[in-house]
Amino acid sequence: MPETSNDIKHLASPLARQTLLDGGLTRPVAGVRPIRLLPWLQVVKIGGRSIMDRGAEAILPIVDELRKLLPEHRLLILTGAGIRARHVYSVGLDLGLPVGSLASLAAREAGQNGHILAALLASEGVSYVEHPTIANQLAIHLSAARAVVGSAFPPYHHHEFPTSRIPPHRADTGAFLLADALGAAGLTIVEDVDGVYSTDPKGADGEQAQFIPETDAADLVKFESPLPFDRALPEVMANARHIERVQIVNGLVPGRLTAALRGEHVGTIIHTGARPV
Ligand code: GWN
Ligand code: ATP
Repeated sequence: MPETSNDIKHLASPLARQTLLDGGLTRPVAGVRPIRLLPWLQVVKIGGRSIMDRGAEAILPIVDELRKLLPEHRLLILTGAGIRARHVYSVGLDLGLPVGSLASLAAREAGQNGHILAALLASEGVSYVEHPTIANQLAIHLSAARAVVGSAFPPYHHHEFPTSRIPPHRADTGAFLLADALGAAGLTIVEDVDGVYSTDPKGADGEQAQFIPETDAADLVKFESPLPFDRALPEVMANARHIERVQIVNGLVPGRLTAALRGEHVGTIIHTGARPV
């Protein structure tokens, strides 16, 4: 409410004279759950290395499945970076480039994969939309088309955390951050394995790998074996506001993505830190 004293207008604001560093003081204002911006949206992350790098053999069946899903769901399809990003990391690391430079370079490969996927879905009215469009004009684009494609890589650029030489926030984390920020109905991550195993099923100890149908982000943070997604993903999931679970599915098996979007348990379900209202 505006208050007037000495002809100067004051706007009462609960955080105006507050330090933002004391959680106890900010919680009454900042602790409320954000609204769901796009509650009907399904976000699908398509693996760069696991799907896109395999070419037509893996991409065309997924494109066919996505096309058939359009009447049923409104989709934000996000692509990962794949093998070309691995190459640019090795060249960049050899040259001593900082992690933020590597993040921008690798992100471009995720974008390229998105352009490829969007071209294959263009006949359905699907286009590639830029990061700023996803940030500000996603709703209007999804009013014009049942789905859009974008880059799953988050635009950290030179703001990337210098905790490792490889950018820690890559396509899986980017897809999750976006899905949670939009308050989407769900996130499905499409890989070339059935889900999460006790160890890499294609690694040296692959024969001992046991399938984990359901797990928790907190357990994955402590997981010592490699994971089929960014290590930062389970850490970010701990603080999720909307997305309560994410399913990892095998995109090389026709029908798995469709089943997952229909709410069936066909891969590994990861429970995040978000709790039902
Ligand atoms: O270029 O394929 O968006 O959507 O992280 O930044 O490195 O950029 O630095 O709107 O802003 O290469 O040019 O590129 O993939 O990211 O885009 O075609 O400023 O539409 O210009 O946040 O697409 O690109 O690589 O996503 O992931 O012009 Mo690309 Mo990516 Mo396009 Mo985007 Mo980055 Mo923009 Mo951006 Mo840069
Ligand atoms: P991007 O989109 O970033 O290019 P991606 O998501 O397509 O990457 P990878 O990062 O290569 O693909 O992750 C998938 C791979 O992870 C699988 O092919 C599998 O071999 C490997 N992997 C490692 N650890 C595990 C695990 N614990 N369970 C299942 N797969 C694992």
